[in-house]
Amino acid sequence: MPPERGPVVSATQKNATQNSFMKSLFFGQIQEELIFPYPEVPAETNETVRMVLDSVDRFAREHVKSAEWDEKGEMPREIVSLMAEMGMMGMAVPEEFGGLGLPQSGYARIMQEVAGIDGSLGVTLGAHQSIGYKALLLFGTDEQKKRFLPRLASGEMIACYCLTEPSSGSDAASIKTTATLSGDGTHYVLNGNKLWITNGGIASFMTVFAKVEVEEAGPNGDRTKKEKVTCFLLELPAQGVTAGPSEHKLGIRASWTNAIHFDNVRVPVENVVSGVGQGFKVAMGVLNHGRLGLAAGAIGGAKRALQASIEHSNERVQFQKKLHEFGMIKEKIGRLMMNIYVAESMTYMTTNMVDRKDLDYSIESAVAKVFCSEMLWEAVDENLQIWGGSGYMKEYPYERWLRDARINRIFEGTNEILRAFIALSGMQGPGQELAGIAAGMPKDLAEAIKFPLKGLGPLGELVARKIKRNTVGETISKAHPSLKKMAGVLEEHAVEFGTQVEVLLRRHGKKIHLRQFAQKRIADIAIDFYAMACVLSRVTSSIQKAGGDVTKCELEIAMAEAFFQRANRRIKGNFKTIDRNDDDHMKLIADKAAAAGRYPFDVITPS
Ligand code: MYA
Repeated sequence: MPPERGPVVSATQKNATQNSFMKSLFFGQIQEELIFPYPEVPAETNETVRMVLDSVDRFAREHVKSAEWDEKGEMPREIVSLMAEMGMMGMAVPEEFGGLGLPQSGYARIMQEVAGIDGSLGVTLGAHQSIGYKALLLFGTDEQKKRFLPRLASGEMIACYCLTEPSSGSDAASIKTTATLSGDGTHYVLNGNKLWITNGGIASFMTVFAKVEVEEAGPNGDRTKKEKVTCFLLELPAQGVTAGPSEHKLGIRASWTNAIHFDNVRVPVENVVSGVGQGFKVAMGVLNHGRLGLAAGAIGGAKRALQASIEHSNERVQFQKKLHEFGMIKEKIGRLMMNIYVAESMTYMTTNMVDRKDLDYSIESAVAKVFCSEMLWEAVDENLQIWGGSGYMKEYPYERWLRDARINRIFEGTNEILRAFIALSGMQGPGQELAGIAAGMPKDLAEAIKFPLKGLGPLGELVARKIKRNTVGETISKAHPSLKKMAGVLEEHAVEFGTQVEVLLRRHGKKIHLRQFAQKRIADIAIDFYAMACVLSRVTSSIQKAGGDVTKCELEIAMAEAFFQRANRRIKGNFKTIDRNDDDHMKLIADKAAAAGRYPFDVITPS
């Protein structure tokens, strides 16, 4: 049966999710006013960014020696000082604190350029301001900002973000570093180890996450002790802080990556950010923001790879033809260009959501990080392929670009953990709605179906029907009429998505947390959906700017149509495999491999 027209969302739920485009989508709803019209970079920002980009390009020509730095595994420390002199250490810091005062869209555009020049440079700059002092910028008090921001913006201080530990990577809440309040209550004492801290070796300002023991009222009024993640600002030098040597890495080899050890390090109580126990939310808030710098950086890297591919395929002759005349090369160049356009559309849509300051962009920024890092990987891989044997040689930069790009799928949240986050965070709202409906039922009935709702039995159906009755009809009205078909695809998918989310929640209840095969499908649909929605909005704006003359937008329309076709096929495939899939086989195979501890077959018989 085709999906019912109109989103599965009640009026109350619409209120609860109206500040997030993606959270609404999990109810089957499209809040088009949040993505139309496609945002423009304000003229003032445009002007500042242009000026910075000019000096970045000059700086790159004069000072950046990527091959040499990569070989040595380090860049000269003066490079950071030079970037500081150019005013690049405080791009998003308000002017009153000595920064450029750029909005997130301007910051991202510059990060795009820098990372496109050199991955290590991008990461060094990004670790300083995308995450290093972001907790201070987003959640710090005025007093804290006055104390630190001017020195951070000028580059007098270099920042790093200390969250990861030897036994705590994706599971960020499980950190073991402790902070204990001193007897006189004036400072905390930090003890513990942090791992793989970008800029750790050159930092003079650390944002450190540690656990503080706090007393809380228990359910029976009794006092219980709990360890709560807390965020601290630490100024160096400080006694008891040691940084290990810079790690040898596959890529971004010229950036600093160090272990940090805290041995009875004193941090004044006034350096706690957002209050004791608020650290996990601070850490997540910083990463939500920071992930857009990474997404933009990935666009820069991919544009450079595409450029190299175009140049080579325009020059290299095989079988008496230029490479670009071959269909298989055309498909690669076409796909890379289309994917960069999509990545750009979603990243700058999301930076605008950040700049608006009234929206929840947590899912959108995770989507952009996943999409852009995978898009970059595909771009550097295909570029190396187009360069063939030369691509594999150290004499050329392309193998380095591949090595540099790989980390983006791992740091700032692995793409696996972010897919889980996208799916589970998105499903939280519909899950609460289902639970709420159950709560409003007669007691005996509610008792019987206490959330998690199990199975697809009659009670689950009853809940589903109740939600359906509350639906409000809605379609995309703001897309350009010539793109009606694409808008229709989104409308249909939105309804189907809301329905499938509900089905999964009814089927698994809270156990959806354990269903990673399902989470991946849901996340992949969400990623493709957001990508399509952003592209639809951007192409609509381009057509409108061209006075409705679609012929002037031929290229953008072609990229949009091609992406819609591909994403549509993927989404349909993901919907289909929610019910009919090979998950059980995959689980069995993986479980057997885990039990055997090895690949258990061989074509030769054992002696
Ligand atoms: S930095 C370290 C990277 N590490 C991570 O990203 C850690 C990944 N882990 C997580 O994100 C979390 O632990 C997950 C939470 C998601 C797994 N926004 O019970 P929970 C809320 C807002 O689900 P967990 C690095 O790599 C949630 O709603 N809120 O928690 C440096 C709940 O709230 P409530 C969020 O099971 C690299 C509560 O928290 C978010 O532990 C250097 C608890 O949630 C969120 N996102 O799982 C990079 N998540 O209780 C350099 C959770 O109210 C820069 N919550 O319901 C590079 C610059 C670019 C250069 C580019 C070059 C090309």
